[in-house]
Amino acid sequence: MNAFITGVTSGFGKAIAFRLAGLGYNLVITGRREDRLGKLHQELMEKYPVNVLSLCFDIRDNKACKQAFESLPEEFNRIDLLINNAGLAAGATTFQDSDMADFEQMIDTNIKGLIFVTKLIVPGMIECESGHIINISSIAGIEVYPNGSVYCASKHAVNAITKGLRLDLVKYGIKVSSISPGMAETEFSIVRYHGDEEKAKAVYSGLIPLTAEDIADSLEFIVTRPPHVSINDIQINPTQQANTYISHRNTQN
Ligand code: NDP
Ligand code: 8X3
Repeated sequence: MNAFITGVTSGFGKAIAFRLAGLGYNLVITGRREDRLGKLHQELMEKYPVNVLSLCFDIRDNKACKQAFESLPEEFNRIDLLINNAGLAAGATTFQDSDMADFEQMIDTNIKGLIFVTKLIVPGMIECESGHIINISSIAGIEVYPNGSVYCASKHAVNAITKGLRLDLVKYGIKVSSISPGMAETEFSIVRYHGDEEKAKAVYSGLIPLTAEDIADSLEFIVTRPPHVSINDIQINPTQQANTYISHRNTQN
């Protein structure tokens, strides 16, 4: 079985790559940071007896996505599992105070990038009349919170695309799932706050956030169901997070 994962250089994508290699999947791993990709490639090959191919490209660039896809060697002609994970939040301010560049980056990555990659991989799945697409969405795709308008909009779009794909692909036996996490401590908040580690750390103060391993657990559950079972979505939160804006924080952790 071959899996194609976007955004493995950090966070969920990295944990998912290790988990899928452990389950015996051959992997196409992707991201923009070449040094990290190379290191991960080596670690995966050393630890697991699977085939790994790394492709360095920016999913916002449709031409680069096409070139990467067309470079796939024969053994990766068939992609059984697509994990659309690459994504980000940029900024956490009111709509009126936000930068247009941040809005564009979120829309171009979380929506357009996901569409570019999926559009390339779906035809092969249709041809095989099998496959599984798992989109990493967010609780932000279900609820909107203050200072998150466009990030939330991008994840609402991911959910609409997930549901639309499920409707369009059901006749080919292709499963379409999503995972919608609440707060998880990865590099997500560091990226969101443009490298301000103090602000990023404060996001999780007084609570125990999810980890990338928790998301890999959910993903493992989804991919290990029998052929007749399709998980539509797993919405997973830290126990201390009730929804996007009500969390129970204490000073013990
Ligand atoms: P990280 O910042 O740790 O990882 C994000 C990954 O996305 C990196 O590997 C990064 O790779 C990749 N990426 C970002 N932009 C691009 C791009 N333009 N082209 C290719 N790859 C890109 O964050 P997470 O692991 O937390 O985030 C993964 C997904 O989970 C995202 O879609 C995020 O929205 C979602 N999510 C995160 C939550 C959280 O609280 N952490 C909760 C809910 C959902 P590189 O920089 O090398 O390109
Ligand atoms: C990231 C989680 O709570 O910041 O998608 O929206 S949250």
